[in-house]
Amino acid sequence: MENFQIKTFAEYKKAYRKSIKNPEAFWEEIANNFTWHKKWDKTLEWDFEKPEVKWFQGGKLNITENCLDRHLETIGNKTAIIWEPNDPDEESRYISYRQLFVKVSRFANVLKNNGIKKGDKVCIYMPMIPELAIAMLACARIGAVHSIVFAGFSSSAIARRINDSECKMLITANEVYRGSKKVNLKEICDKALEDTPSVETVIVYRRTVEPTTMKEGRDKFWFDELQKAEKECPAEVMDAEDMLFILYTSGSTGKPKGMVHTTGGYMVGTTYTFTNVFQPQKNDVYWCTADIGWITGHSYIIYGPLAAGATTVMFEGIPSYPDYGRFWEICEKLKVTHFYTAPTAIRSLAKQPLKFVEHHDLSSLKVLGTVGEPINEEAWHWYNDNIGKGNCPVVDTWWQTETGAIMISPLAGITPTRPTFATLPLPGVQPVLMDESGKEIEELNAEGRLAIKFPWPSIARTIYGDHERYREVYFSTFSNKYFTGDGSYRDASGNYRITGRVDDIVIVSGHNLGTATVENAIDEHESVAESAVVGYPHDVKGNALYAYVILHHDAEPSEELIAEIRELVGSTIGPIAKPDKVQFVNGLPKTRSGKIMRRILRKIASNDTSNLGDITTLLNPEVVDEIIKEAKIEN
Ligand code: 6R9
Repeated sequence: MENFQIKTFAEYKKAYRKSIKNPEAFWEEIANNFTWHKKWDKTLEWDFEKPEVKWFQGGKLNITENCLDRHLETIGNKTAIIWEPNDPDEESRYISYRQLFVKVSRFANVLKNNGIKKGDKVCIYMPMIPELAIAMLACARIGAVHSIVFAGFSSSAIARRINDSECKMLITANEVYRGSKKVNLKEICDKALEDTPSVETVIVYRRTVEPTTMKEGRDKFWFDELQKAEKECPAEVMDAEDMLFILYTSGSTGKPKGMVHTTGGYMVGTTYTFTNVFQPQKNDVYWCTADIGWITGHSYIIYGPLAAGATTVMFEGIPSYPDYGRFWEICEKLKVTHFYTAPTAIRSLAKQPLKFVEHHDLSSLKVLGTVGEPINEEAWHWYNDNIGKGNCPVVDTWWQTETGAIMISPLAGITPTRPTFATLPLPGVQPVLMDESGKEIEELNAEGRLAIKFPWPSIARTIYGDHERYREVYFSTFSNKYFTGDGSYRDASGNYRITGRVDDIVIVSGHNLGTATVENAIDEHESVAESAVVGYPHDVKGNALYAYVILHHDAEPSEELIAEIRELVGSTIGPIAKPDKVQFVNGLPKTRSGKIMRRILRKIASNDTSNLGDITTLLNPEVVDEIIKEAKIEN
């Protein structure tokens, strides 16, 4: 990958200029570094109005040949994955590129033996164990489409996702360790499977020795199936625009959006950005703490690092177990050189006594990264000073499930950093700021809505089964531009700072949650008539959820009811979506067209009621005072 690794600021500027002047030629040169069965006929075809984006059309490849086969000769014995278990007393696992190749090929045959073919959808609901990586790569090997669901989601969230893309198979584990807890994943799956007619087979990996209930004819153990499988599995030859995976992300209506990523462009985009943002060297140990159930794990634990031939760490546990020094203990133990995490994790660790950091030798670290939400100044400095000791560039990487790969970020050690700024766009990325009237803001020192005016290879191609929604959400706000949903400020040097979402998505501890999804869950409670959920600033989670709830006339407000509502959200979506605060109200401020004025509710939740704006146009201005009086705010 050295061929496209930028080495100086001047080289960055040159690459950037070239990528704007002639994007096709720029990306062709990069794509030429990969293994293709056949090169593409047409580099790019696009139309943001339709919308349609196609990269490397006619190109034939398999991404696993790029992540595995092509490394065998040169770095076959190099460690591809280091797995660090939840329990520090359990052995770490080191898996070389050759071993990973063998495991993936063999498991790919398990998929085939169970009737999975090219184009079939496979849901993966697994903990952070190497078998999760093996399962996803095995899907890619045979051209099956993986749809990974974060193993913290509830039964109904799994069922909804399985049904949306009609998955034929579910791959899971019996149990998962999470800190001092054990969670029975199979039980959660069984409940989901009551309502998922498309699933024919369930493969269960035994993470623990506990007995597991298995359904005759449907459920099979990973190891039993492996025994029956052949070792070799030639890679399915895929078209560059064939679907690689679906990954669900929250939308501002209740329904999650199945973002579709395709093979060629995604591979080129993730590998190029991994190589340039993190600047990995030959013997480095790179650790991204995300879960593979999110896009960060897909792109920067698995596909990008493996295609680039790096050593990537997978951690099963949580930052607080057995104590708050766990991340730093692992950095010391594995001699981690690159550490990539989320601001919410940094803020929660910064709250702990510094001794948890000081007990560990962090001298192996060279580069630090953050992703998922805006990083505040204090957290940035804590990270830079205490973890990086002022010696490690901090790359604040802005991107999205939809963009597939990092879009705006410093290149470690090469381009300048500025606290709280994602800084400059990567080559090939053309950000613009837009004003409310849809006009482009050309000035520096300006704030607006962040859009992108030219396609990049790893952009999601559609929302599974709902192309119209894809158009509407991303391409209808500004003509001929991709709208990110984020606000942004651009400084005098052209650095971008992401200011946060401008839509009804709230990022809680780095997880995107659609307020509508949470409202739908609350509304399922028999005592609830209506609800409105907003985010408010929280010093560890970034944002937390505040729910305003109207009860049916025959229901009595009580603490028990609050607990029930929180539980219901936990079981419908997952524990991360539980609102921190629930306030019972008699009415919600509404516009005359019946829209809930979330802006006002957000201000009340944030204890910022000095300037609520004009509320006289509301249908029911009187409820505002009432809500403020009873608001659950700390002083
Ligand atoms: C990769 C990922 C996307 C949303 C995005 C933005 C926020 C991500 C950020 C950031 C400020 C950063 N976001 N990185 N905000 N600075 N460095 O997180 O994807 O889960 O889809 O979230 O996250 O609001 O629009 P995803």
